[in-house]
Amino acid sequence: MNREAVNYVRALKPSGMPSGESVLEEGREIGRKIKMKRSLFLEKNGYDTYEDYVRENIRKGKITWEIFMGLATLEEQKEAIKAAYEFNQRTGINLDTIEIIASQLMALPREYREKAAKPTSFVMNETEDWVNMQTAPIELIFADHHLASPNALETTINAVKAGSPRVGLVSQFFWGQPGFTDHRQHMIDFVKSIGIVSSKWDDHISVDSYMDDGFPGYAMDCVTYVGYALLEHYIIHDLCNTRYQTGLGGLLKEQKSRAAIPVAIHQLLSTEEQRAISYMNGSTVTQWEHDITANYGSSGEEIMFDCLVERKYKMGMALNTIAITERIAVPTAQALFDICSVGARAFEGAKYWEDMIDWSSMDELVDYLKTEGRLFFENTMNVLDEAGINIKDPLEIFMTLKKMNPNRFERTFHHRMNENGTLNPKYPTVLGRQTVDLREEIVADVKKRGVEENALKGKKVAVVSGDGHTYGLAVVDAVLSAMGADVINGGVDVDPPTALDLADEEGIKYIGISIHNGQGLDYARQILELAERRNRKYHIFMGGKLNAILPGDSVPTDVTDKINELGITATEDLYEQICMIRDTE
Ligand code: B12
Repeated sequence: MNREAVNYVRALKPSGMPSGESVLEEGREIGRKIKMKRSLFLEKNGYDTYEDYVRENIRKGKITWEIFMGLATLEEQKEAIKAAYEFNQRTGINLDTIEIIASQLMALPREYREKAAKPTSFVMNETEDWVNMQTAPIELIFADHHLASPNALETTINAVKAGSPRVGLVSQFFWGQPGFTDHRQHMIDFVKSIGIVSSKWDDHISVDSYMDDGFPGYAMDCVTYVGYALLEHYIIHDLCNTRYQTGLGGLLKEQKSRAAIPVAIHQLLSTEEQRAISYMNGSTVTQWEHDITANYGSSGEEIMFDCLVERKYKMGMALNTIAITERIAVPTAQALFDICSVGARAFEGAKYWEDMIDWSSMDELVDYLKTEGRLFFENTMNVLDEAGINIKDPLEIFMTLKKMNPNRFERTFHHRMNENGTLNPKYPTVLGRQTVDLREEIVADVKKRGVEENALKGKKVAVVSGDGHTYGLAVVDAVLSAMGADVINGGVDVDPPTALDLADEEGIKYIGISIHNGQGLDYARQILELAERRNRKYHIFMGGKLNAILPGDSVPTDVTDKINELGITATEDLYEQICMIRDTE
C-alpha cells in the first residue's frame, strides 16, 4: 500500500459532516414534489422517455447526434434552438439533442456573481428560463454548472422541472468557483441534488458526468479514465441508488484509446436497466488555429470512426460534434450545425466500412483497460478505507476528494506508481504527452533566440490559473523552471485576491496568470485594483485564451492589447515574458 498516498488522504478526512444517507433522503423528499415538464421532443415523437429514443436509435443502427451550445444571451440561445429544428427539417439530419452550456456564473449562488470575473455565455434567473428554453421539439439537457456546483439545488430543481433527461456534471464537483469557499455546504447541496435525481429513477432521469472535466482531465494515463468512472459509478449508482451515465472525449484524440475507453466503461458498467455511456465529445486538443477549414478533415475522420464504434458496440453513445472554431472561441450556432452536417454525411459511408475492419487489437486494448481500470478502482477503495474514510458514505467520499489537489488524484490512487512517484503509462493521454513535448519545444526556441541557460536564476515567480485549465499553466511552470526560475505554482481556480496573497506570502513580485474562459480582462482589472490598494510593486504577466464578450457583442473579441494597456504584460510568447522577468528588478 502506498503509505504517502494513505497519509495524504487521511489528512483530508472531513469532520462534522451529516450522514450522506440523511442528506440524500432530504433530496429525495424535494424530488418527489417536483412535477417534470414533458418535453416538446417526447410529445412530438411519441416517446415515453428520452431513453426510449436512444434505444430505438441503437436498434436501428442510427446515431444520436447532439451539440453543446452556450451563446451570449438567453434570447440568442432560444432562437438558435428554433434554428436547429429548421436545420433538421431542411437537411433531414436528426440533430435532436442540445446540451446547454450556460455561463459558469450559474455555478455560483446569486450573491457571489456580482464580484466574479464574467466568463462567456448567458445566465438563467427564473425557473421559466429553464422550462421555456424549449422553443422547438429538440431535447434539451442541462448538465454543465448544475448538479455538482455550489448552486446545485436551484439548478438541479429547475433542470428536473424542465424535464432534462440527464442532470450533471458530477465530475465538476471539485471545480473552484470565484469567491466561494463554503465547500462543506457545497458538498451537502451536491449530494442532496443527487437525491433529487434519485427520486426520478422510474422516470429514467439520470445523473450525468464528463470524464475530461474531472480528475481524468489532469491524468497522464488512459487507465485513469476507466478507474475514475468506476469510482463515480460506485458512489452514484451503488451508494446513492441513482441512475448514472458519463460522457467523455474532448481530450482524447488517438482513435484506439479514444474508442477503447468508452467501450471498456460500457462493458464494465452498462446493464439492461441502465446504459453507462451518455455521449462522446469531439476532441478539442489538436485543432488548427491557422487554418480552421482543415479541422473539417480531422473532425470528419474522427466522427466516422466514432460512428463505426457505436454501431459495433451499441452503447447508445451520442456523438457531440465540436465546431472547427473550438481553438479560437466559443462556437456560433451555425458553426455547430455545420460540423453536425459533416458528421451525418460521413456516417452515411460507415456501413460500407464495417465488414472490412478487424477489431481484435481494439478488443485487446479494451480488455487491458478493463483489467487495469478495475485494479485502479480497487486500489482507490483500499487507500480510502486504509486512510479511515467511510467508504459507505457518499458525502464523506466526495468531501475528501473535494479537498484533494486535482493534480494529485492520479498519483494518489494509481496502482502502478513507481517508488519515485512517477508513472509510465502504457497508453498516455494526449495532453499529458503534449505538455511535455511543448515544454521542450519552447525551451529550445527560447535558447535559440539567445536567452542563456539559467537566465532566470535567483528570480522567484508565482504562476496560477484563473480557472480550471491546467495544461497552459503546467507548460509555463515547466519552461520558467527550466530557465532557472524558482517557480511557486498556485494551482487552478485562483482568484485575484488569492494570487496576490500567494505572492505576498512568498515575497514575490512576478505573477504569471493563465486564463482561458473569457474573463481575462475583468481579471486583469480586478488584480490591478487590488494591487494598488496593497501599495506593492508587482510585475504581472498573463497568457492563455485572452478574449472577452465586450458589452453589446455576442462573440468574444481578443483583448490582449486592452490588457497590455492596463499595464499587464499579456502575450502567448514565453520568450518575451522570460526577457521581461530577466530584465526587470
Ligand atoms: C483542454 C481544455 C479544457 C479541459 C481542461 C483540462 C485541464 N486539466 O486543463 C476541460 C475539459 C476541463 C475544459 C473545461 C472548460 N473549458 Co476548456 N478548453 C480546453 C482546450 C481544448 C485546450 C486548452 C489547453 O489545455 N491547451 C493546451 C495548452 C498547453 O495550451 P494553452 O492553454 O493554450 O497554453 C499555451 C499558451 O496559451 C501559453 N499560455 C497559457 N497560459 C499562459 C500563461 C502565461 C503567463 C503565459 C506567458 C503563457 C501562457 O503557453 C501555452 C503553450 O504555448 C481549449 C481550446 C483550445 N484548443 O485551445 C478549450 C477552451 C479554452 N475551453 C473553453 C471553455 C469555455 C471551457 C468551459 C467553461 C466549458 C464548460 N464546461 O462550461 C470549462 C471550464 C473549466 C474550468 N473549470 O475553468 C473555451 C474558452 C472560450 C473562450 N474564452 O472564448 C475554449 C477556447 C474552447 C471553446 N472554443 O469554447 N477545457
